[in-house]
Amino acid sequence: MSEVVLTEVHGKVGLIRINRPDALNALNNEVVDGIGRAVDQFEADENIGCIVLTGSDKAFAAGADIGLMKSYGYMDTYKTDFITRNWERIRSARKPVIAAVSGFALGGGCEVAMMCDMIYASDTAKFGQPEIKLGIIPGAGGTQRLPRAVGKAKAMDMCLTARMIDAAEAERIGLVARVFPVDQLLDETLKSAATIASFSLPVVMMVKESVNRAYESSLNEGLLFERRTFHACFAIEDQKEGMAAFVEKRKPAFKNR
Ligand code: DAK
Repeated sequence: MSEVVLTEVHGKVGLIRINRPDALNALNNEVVDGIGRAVDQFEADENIGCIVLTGSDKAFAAGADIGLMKSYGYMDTYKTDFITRNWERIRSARKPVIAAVSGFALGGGCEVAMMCDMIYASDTAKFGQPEIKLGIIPGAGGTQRLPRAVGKAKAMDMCLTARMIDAAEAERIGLVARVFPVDQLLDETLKSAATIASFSLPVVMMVKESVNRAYESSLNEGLLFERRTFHACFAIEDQKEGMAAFVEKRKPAFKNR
């Protein structure tokens, strides 16, 4: 694993930390490939039930690496499939991924946070899509995921003015699920991730898949997907165990099958 991306295992939670402090965790290929490899590793590990992606107190990630991009031409971005090639790995993860954001989450940093299943933020977090100041548009999902998360008015405001929003506003508009004091963010996120990882992994993955389906389909199609998945739960051993444990007033012992 490269040094710009560190991994740790906390019980059943896999932690991925972006570690490029000199550049406020700006995302270059080494960082993005490192995140991808870490996601691969935790997805393949049967012991892991939830993944947390974080940065430092100062920056989750201040965006794609501007020094790297400044000399790119159209053909460089098109032929190498810039961004898409390696940035989409988080999105395709089947286990839940929580972004724990402190400090700057700007441009590609905000977009990577939004690729995760939910964002927990510290009270010092700052979110923004300032690409317009550099003569580009948000290109890793900012113009698409942001309006779905916060609605058109706030998304337009953020993308067109490059204004940064703080954690309180981000929580108010629905970009962020929860806000914690900066010194508690990681502990609280790991705690929440551990709760998720304590449940039946196939059911956790089904919940994630079903909620995500709400963004990809009509209400009727989404409800049908949910109903079929719900029915499938009754073929899972962990459903028998979960309900038996409730009736017998004991803790369930899920076996992930
Ligand atoms: N890239 C490279 N280096 C960065 C950086 C970035 N995005 N952000 C910060 N740094 C570096 C600074 O250059 C500085 O390095 P040294 O000068 O010390 O060597 C160091 O980090 C500390 O930064 P500052 O000295 O500027 O620190 P401040 O606290 O004064 O300011 C700041 C913090 C976050 C407000 C400021 O650094 C800043 O404005 N950074 C740039 C933020 C930004 O514009 N982010 C968006 C980048 S564009 C695409 C898809 C997606 C994207 C592009 C293409 N395709 C599909 C084609 C995504 C684009 C972006 O994310």
